[in-house]
Amino acid sequence: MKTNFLKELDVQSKNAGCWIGKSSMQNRDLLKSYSPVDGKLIGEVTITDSISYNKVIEKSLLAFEEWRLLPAPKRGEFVRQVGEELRKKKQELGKLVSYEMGKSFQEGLGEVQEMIDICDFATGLSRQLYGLTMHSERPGHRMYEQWHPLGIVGVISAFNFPVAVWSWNAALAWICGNTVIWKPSEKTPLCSVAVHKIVVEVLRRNKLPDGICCLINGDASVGQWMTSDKRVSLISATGSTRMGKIVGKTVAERFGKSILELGGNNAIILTPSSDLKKVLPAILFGAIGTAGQRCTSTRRLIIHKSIYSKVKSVLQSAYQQIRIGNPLDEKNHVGPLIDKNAVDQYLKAIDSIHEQGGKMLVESKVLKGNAFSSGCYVQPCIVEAKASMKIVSEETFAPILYLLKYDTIEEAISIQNSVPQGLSSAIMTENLREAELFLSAAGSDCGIANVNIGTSGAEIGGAFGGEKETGGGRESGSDSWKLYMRRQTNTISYGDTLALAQGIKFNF
Ligand code: UN1
Repeated sequence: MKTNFLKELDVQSKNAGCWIGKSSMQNRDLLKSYSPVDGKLIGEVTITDSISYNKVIEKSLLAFEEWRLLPAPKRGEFVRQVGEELRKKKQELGKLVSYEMGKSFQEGLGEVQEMIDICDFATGLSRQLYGLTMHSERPGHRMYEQWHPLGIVGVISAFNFPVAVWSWNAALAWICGNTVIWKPSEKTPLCSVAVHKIVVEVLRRNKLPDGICCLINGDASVGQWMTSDKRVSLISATGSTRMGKIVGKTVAERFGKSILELGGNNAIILTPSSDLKKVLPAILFGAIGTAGQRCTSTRRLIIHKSIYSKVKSVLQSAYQQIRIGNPLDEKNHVGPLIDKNAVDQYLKAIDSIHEQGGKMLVESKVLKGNAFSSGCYVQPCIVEAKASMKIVSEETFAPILYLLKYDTIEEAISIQNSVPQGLSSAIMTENLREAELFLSAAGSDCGIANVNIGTSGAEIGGAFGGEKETGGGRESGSDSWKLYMRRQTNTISYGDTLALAQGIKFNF
């Protein structure tokens, strides 16, 4: 396989894992990155130690003092230039994402496109950090609110979106006047180094301080330094609900702010009026795209009993046509899982499915042979299940699709809402009453609710995140930027006499 992109992105030099802007810190311990595509060791990055961590924080705080005073549109100009560089490196970065993480090249490119889009969005937003003005109840008074930067924003990102989710946070955090420290997943460190190098070039060109963009690498303990550190004003963390519980508690204990984007258990309701031919690609992409490792992956298909048998056989034959293999080969639909541990989780879930009475409609298996030598390739499978099965309410980060049957639309919505997670949801219907019910206050309880499109592949323009065990955070579009700033209410008296609010008289 040609791996020129590794050279072009310059991610294979040693000691490249802990960065303060332009300079890398020299630590001894190395984090190894193995590709799930072919099992090869593709690079090593330094693990951040506590001394380097403190240096990073100090640099970042220093940079904040300057950065926060730069007019927001000027900060937007920096983000615009980052977007331009990403446009130039889209192919190489898309390949690295695909090779280090295992998602298809098309999806790797899609991820870089999300980065470019959020840079464009944030650039425009840098002129729109609006606060409200209010009418004071007192004569000669003016009242308004303004938004100020927070300080350091710590971003903890997951392996499944090794670059895009960081960019949703970084682009917004920057235009809002914050500096950013990134702790990426230890499974995809090279992606973070590649992106960091791209941003550093832009910093250097603009003579901006190093600490605006920092990178620390290592396992959960490195993340824990940030979550418990008062000097980090906001932690935006993406990952499992288990991780989010610890992060949320630690940050709350020190009255820090957090944005949590955690597990999903997303369902599509398939109604009798739905146009199966039209919606099938959305169902398939939701279930097998990224090998079922998106937090928005479709895990449950809730099908009306009148179309159940038909849908079942359509899906069974579609699954026979799925091509599994090297994700950089565009003929393949599905690449590997991230690592052997993920394969173990897949196998464990399959055992639970059998124990709990699920019926396999497309059998699970771990693929063997030369093309699958990394040992991380698995067969996407379909299970005939019941909503009451414990495994159905758990999020398994693998391509396992549960088929569930419903009778009334109210029952379908109640099944959809019966899991602890609340990220994404969808209904496929041509019936307006059903669609509106699904979107109403009595409908889906998720942060994302779609009609006639799947659960995954949200656009950056909307606020992204979910309820319940998904953590309640919102990132990316709409007014998510407000979470990266602090609101200040200002009341100014310009009259001759002092007036107290609420009509209070206080003659002194
Ligand atoms: C994630 O899986 O953590 O909506 C993010 C989607 C993508 C982002 C997923 N835009 O599927």
